[in-house]
Amino acid sequence: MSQTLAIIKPDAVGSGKAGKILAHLEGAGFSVRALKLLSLSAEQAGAFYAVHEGRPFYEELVEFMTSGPVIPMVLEADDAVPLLRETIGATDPAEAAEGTVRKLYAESKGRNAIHASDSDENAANEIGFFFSDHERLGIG
Ligand code: IDP
Ligand code: MG
Repeated sequence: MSQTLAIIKPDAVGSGKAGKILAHLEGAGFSVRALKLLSLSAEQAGAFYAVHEGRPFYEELVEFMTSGPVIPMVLEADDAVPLLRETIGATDPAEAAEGTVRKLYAESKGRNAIHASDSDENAANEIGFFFSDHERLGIG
């Protein structure tokens, strides 16, 4: 088993899709090992997406991620990182495969419903960004 980080983004939380997305993730085989609802400050969102600093969409991304509450969660499964990337689909919902979270629930390439870690190393860092060890169940 391994773990990854998902974030249900402000567009999906604000439009009442969080429950359906959580059910979709559980249906895809993930166990929820930690979860919280919170609002990100601009400083926090900027730090979380620091890898994208300088890209044309960076400021829009930070503004979007601070526009309402988000739901970060730790998800556990076999090969959790690639399984979650497959489950959520391509960044742009117009290019996402049928049946993926982004195809079903995302509005646009920017407002795309959900974040998922893209490597085991980034998953560990991103889990640590939101959760302390005692908040996280399961494998260490
Ligand atoms: P990912 O979320 O599929 O891993 P990344 O390339 O890591 O995609 O981009 C991070 C986030 O930045 C995306 O999920 C999306 O919200 C936003 N983003 C990426 N590219 C664009 C763009 O071209 N326009 C607007 N927003 C973008
Ligand atoms: Mg990414």
